[in-house]
This record gives sequence, C-alpha cells and structure tokens, in this order.
Amino acid sequence: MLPDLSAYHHPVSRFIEVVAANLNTYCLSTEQIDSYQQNGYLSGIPILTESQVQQLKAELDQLIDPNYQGNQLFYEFNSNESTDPDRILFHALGAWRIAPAFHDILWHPAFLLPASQLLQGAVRFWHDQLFCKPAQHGGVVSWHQDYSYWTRTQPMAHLTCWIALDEAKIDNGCVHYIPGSHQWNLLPITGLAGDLQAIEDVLTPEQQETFNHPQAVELKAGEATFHHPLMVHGSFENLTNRPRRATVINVFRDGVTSGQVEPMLHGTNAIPIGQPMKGQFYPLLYEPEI
Ligand SMILES: O=C(O)CCC(=O)C(=O)O
Repeated sequence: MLPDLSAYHHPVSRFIEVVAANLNTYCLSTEQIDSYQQNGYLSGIPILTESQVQQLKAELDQLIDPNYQGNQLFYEFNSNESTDPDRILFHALGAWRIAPAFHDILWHPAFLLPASQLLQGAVRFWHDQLFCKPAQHGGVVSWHQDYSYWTRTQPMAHLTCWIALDEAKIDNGCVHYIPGSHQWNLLPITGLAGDLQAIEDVLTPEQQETFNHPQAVELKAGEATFHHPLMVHGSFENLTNRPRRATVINVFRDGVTSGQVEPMLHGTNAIPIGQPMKGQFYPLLYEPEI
C-alpha cells in the first residue's frame, strides 16, 4: 500500500532540488501581469527542466494503468480503458496524492511565484488534473469556463496553470483560448467531453463575434500557460503520431470558503459551509512576504 502523499505539506523527493539562486528570476514582469489582466491568460512561462518533464512522464506511465496500486486515491479517474498503453485517453484528478513528482511540483517556485502575483495573495491548493491525448486520438475538450465546475467554492479567486509534458501544437490538440472572455459572465454550460461547439447556443451576438477568434496556445514541453477561472477554453483532436500530455494545477487565493455540505472531492473530508478551504487536502503552498 502506497502512502497518501496528501499528508505531507512539503516536498517529499528531490524533484525541485535545483532552483534558481535568485527566486526573483521566477517573478512575472509588470507587462506580463498587465497582459494576464487584459487577456485572461499568460502563456509561455518556463516551469520545468527536461529532467523534471521526464520524471513526471515516468510517473504518468504508471498512473495511467487503472490497476496501478495507488490509484484508489485519485479523486476522479476517467479513461477509455484501452489495453494498449499508447492509446489511453485519460483525465484524472488527484495524482498529487499518489506520485512524488506530481506531489512536489505543487511547491515549485517557478509556478508559485507567478501564481501568487496573478492571484494577488497567498496560494492555496485546490486540486490537480492530468489531461492525456494519445497519438491519433480524438480527445476533444469542449469549450468551457473552469469556474462552472467550482461554484461550490467562493469567492471566485481561482487560477489554472496548465503545464505541457509534450510539445503542444495545433496539430496535436493544444489548448485554445478566447482572449478577453474572462470578462464575460459565467455561462450556463458544463461537460468537458460533450459537443465542442455547444457553447455557441448560449453566447450573445457580441460574444459570438469574439468567439470566432480563438487563440491557439502552443507550448514547449515544460512550459506553462496560466488562465483565469472565467476564461473560455477548449482543445481539438490530436491528429498526429505524437501524444499530447499535460498536468494542470488549480489553486485559489487563501481565504476561499466552502459553499457545500458534502465533501468537495471524492475521498476527502467535508468543509462546513462558510469555512475557509484548508486542511489535509488543501495545503497552503505559498505566502508572499509583505
Ligand atoms: O488539456 C486540455 O486540452 C484541456 C485543459 C483544460 O480544460 C483545463 O486545464 O481547464
């Protein structure tokens, strides 16, 4: 039986052993922060070394196997259950509880310092996600806003960091954004795997015009894109012979509270309504100095 790594609110391996001597090198510039505020996203941020990408991929190769011993700790595990490891289409939440590199990446300063700047405060962990599209596989992710899945946590002070484990290009299904859509209302849509264009039914004519100009976010392996919880985003099929794998870290500003009686994620304890999100499953990752 593997230990549940959510008990450890600090790195447990040597995954982030090598960091820049001057942590300020990880900070975003004023122009980058302005760009995030204007467009709702910020892409091309270097996070991982080649060696760190390889460590995460090695763990992912194990996690993707439904019979892997730690997998009962996932909050959610969705796969097409292909028996060929190279054909598994996979989306799962909770890898941080099972695998050391996926646990320790949460404490990576190259992620935490920008996250704190964009959230304007202390960074608390919400949950992680793995999104894997094998070579030559559909794997469409419908247009959506992340906060539509998270209204049970309030106020909205959330942030997504999507980190490429393979080079993500248009042809293998990189993420696309609708720049400026973070200024929209919360749209009445959900469903990651449904009809890619379902969103169009709920857009105003003005939103529809903006929606006609998506921005593809191409990234090198190890690079990240950050996006706002209302950013409309989705991704198309992987049409190549290369996989497109990514790990996603979802965080919120410290102080976000619970809005539901039931546990927020499968296998976790409930947080009473109105109480701050904290405890074993929601570690405080970073507090900026004031
Ligand atoms: O990886 C993808 O294609 C979709 C990612 C996504 O929807 C997200 O990070 O919120």
